[in-house]
Parts: sequence; C-alpha cells; structure tokens
Amino acid sequence: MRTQVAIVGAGPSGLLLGALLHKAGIDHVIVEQRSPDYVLGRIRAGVLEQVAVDLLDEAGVGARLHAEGLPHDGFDLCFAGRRHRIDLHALTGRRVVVYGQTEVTRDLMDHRAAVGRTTVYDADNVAVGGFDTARPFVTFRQNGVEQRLEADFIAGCDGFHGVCRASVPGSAIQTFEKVYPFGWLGVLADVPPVSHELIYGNSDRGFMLASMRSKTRSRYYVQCRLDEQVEAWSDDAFWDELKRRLPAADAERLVTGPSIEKSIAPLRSFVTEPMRFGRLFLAGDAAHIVPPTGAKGLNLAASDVALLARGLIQHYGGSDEGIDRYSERALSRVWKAERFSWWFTSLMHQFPETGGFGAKMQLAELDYLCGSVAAQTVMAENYVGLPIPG
Ligand code: RFL
Ligand code: PHB
Repeated sequence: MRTQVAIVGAGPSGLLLGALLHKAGIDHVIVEQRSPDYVLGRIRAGVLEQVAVDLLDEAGVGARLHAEGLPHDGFDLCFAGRRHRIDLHALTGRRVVVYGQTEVTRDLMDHRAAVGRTTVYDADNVAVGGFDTARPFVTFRQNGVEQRLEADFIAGCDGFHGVCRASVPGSAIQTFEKVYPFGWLGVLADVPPVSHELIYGNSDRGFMLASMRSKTRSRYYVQCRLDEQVEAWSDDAFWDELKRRLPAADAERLVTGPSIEKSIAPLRSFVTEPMRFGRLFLAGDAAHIVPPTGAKGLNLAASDVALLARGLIQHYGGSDEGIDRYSERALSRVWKAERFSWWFTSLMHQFPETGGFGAKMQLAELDYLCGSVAAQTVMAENYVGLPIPG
C-alpha cells in the first residue's frame, strides 16, 4: 500500500487531521490499533475552545456540534465558602462549547465513512520506520496478514502510550514531565447537571469539578489518591464525597443516579521536544499531556493538527516552510497551555506536602483573582484558548 500521509491513531488528532487533509485532496490512511467501539467508549474531554470549534467547522463536521453543543459564557470558582463567576464572554468576547469528545469523535468517524476514506481498525503490531529517510513506512497485521504502508510522511497521532514517540531514538528527543501526587475520579451519569455552568471547586477535602455533556447528562470529578481503586468507590460513596465538596446550596440540589462510567485518571504534565523527527510528526497526546484542570488536551490536539495540515498542504503546494516550522509553532502554543493547566491545577487541588502555607497561598491567590479584573482576564483569555501561531 502507498499513500501520501500515513496517520497512526484514530483518536481526535488522527481523525481531524484526516478530515483536514481530505478537504485539501491529500491522500492518507489512518491505522488504529483498537476497534471503533473501543475508541468511542473512552469518556474524556468535554470543553471545546472556539479555535477547536472553528477547525471542526473548517473540516465540515460542525453541524451537530452547533445544534447540540452547549455554549458557555462563564464558569464558577468555589473556595472557602465563596463563589465567584469568571465571565469568559465579558472578559474576552469569546466563549467555549460543552460537547463531549465522544461526540466529536463520532462526527469525525461518520464524516470519514461518508467521504469513503480508509481507516484500518484493529491493526496489530503497528510499527513505524524509515522516517529519517525519504521512504517512511508503517507496518501492521490486519486479520492475521502482514501489511506495509509506504508514505511521504507519518503523523504520530497515537496518544501518550503510542508507538510513534517510542520509536524515536532517545538521543533525538527531550522530554519534560511533572507527575502530580493525585488523580481524578470521574463519574458520568444521566442526571441533570447541578448548575447550568461548570463549577471548579477547591475544598478542604480536595478538588471537585461539576461538568456536563448535555442538559440531561452530568460529568463530575473529585480529586482522589493515586493508590485508590475505582472498584472501591460505590456510586453512593462518590455522590456523598461530591456533596461534601460542593457548595451547600448545590449539594442540596444535586440529583444523583446510577453511574454510566466511573474511572480514575492520573494527572500529568508532559512535553516532547521537538515534535518533528525527519518525516515523522507527533501531534496531540503523543507529544504532550496536560492535567485536565484547564480542559486543554483535546484543544491542543486540534491546534497541532491544524498546523500540521497547513504545513502538509503547503508542502504539496511547493513550500516546506510550514512543516519546517511545525514543531516550533506547535510548541509555543503547547507550552502556554501547559503553563495554564499547571497553574490552574496548582491553584485548585489539595497538595498535602505543601501544608498550611500552601493552602494559604492558594486562598490568597483566589481572593486576589476575585478582586482583580486583570487577573480574571488572564485566566479567561487562557481558558477560551490562545490563537494558533503563524
Ligand atoms: P488519543 O485520544 O489518546 O487517541 C490516540 C489513538 O491512537 C491509538 N493508538 C494506536 N493506534 C495504532 N497503533 C498504535 N501503536 C497505537 N497506540 C495508540 C489509540 O487507540 C487512540 O485511538 O489522543 P489524541 O487523538 O491526541 O487526543 C487527545 C485527547 O484524547 C486528550 O488530550 C483529551 O481527552 C484530554 N482531556 C481533555 N481535553 C480537553 O481539551 N478538554 C477537556 O475537558 C478534557 N478533559 C481529558 C479530560 C482527558 C481525561 N483523561 C481520562 C486522560 C478529562 C479526562 C478525565
Ligand atoms: C469534562 O467535562 O470532562 C471536563 C470539563 C472541564 C475540565 C475537564 C474535564 O477542565
């Protein structure tokens, strides 16, 4: 098999890159190690920046998002019995849209099926090679048969645990990492959200987030220890803990019900430099991870692939400027989102090792934030998403 761009991974990065390349008439194949149902079963992001919404529109998959997504003009910060609304729209003129990653993925998959582009699902033993030469390739086993896909370029969209980053020689790559000493226990349930906007809470029992997927489906998170087992958390135990961390009025209003999904996610900041190795480009979680507090992961994946698609389109039009500057441009946005996610995580969680002084610093910063339009503008500008460089 031969194509122009071999894309490894059919998560949001790989599928959106595929849609943008399709629109430009660039031939490509996506190779995914899991099944479509498995990919759709991952409950992850919920908040889209305007930049990501615009890209989904550009790719021609924005219709359902506009019909069903929930535009949010602000969110609440709760701490020490106080509540403060960050008015994103008043502060920046922009807003975010609550629309689940599952739905984004489904829309991209449906579009791909409709335009007849190839995705190889359930590919075993996926490997990449030759990217330091003019003839990169992807090999895999499909229905027991060995396959070799030759391409001009490989896009490594295979997430944090993928094979692409792992195939780069250690001497060519630098990584930067911070692992947080806690995780998020998340529950998805078909109950109406406790509030019409998101609530981020710093409580003395730990962080909590009240989010949603629709007017009838809620997504809640509580900070938990890393050694906790999800099986040990009954639904009742989760709802009790959430109520203890919610502001009293919300706790009273909270509608509970059986969970549809329950999982624990560790929190990590991670960046790979550079994001290009010869004819291999990394994008999305394959290149970087943010803690979910800033809701940036999926949005960064979208801005990476926008830059990559632009570079590849320019390449086939005769200029290598875009692919040559891909890594530098992507990283300049990545590091700013890393900074914001790290800052928001540090502000809102309990860090046992920083003791009473650390807790006081958080409260002082939250108090300052609530009293300063300048500080709120900085926060809002980052939350709604910074522009794509270049
Ligand atoms: P993905 O989604 O991990 O997809 C990678 C795909 O590659 C496949 N794969 C392979 N395929 C072939 N060969 C191999 N060797 C392969 N290895 C892996 C995988 O099966 C998979 O299908 O990465 P991608 O596309 O870069 O997308 C990134 C996003 O999924 C991620 O950043 C977000 O989910 C992060 N995130 C959030 N982002 C936001 O923008 N807003 C949010 O509100 C938000 N909330 C979250 C989140 C992530 C969370 N968790 C669980 C990590 C909340 C949570 C709890
Ligand atoms: C979610 O709805 O899953 C979500 C929302 C906001 C975040 C993180 C996750 O910051």
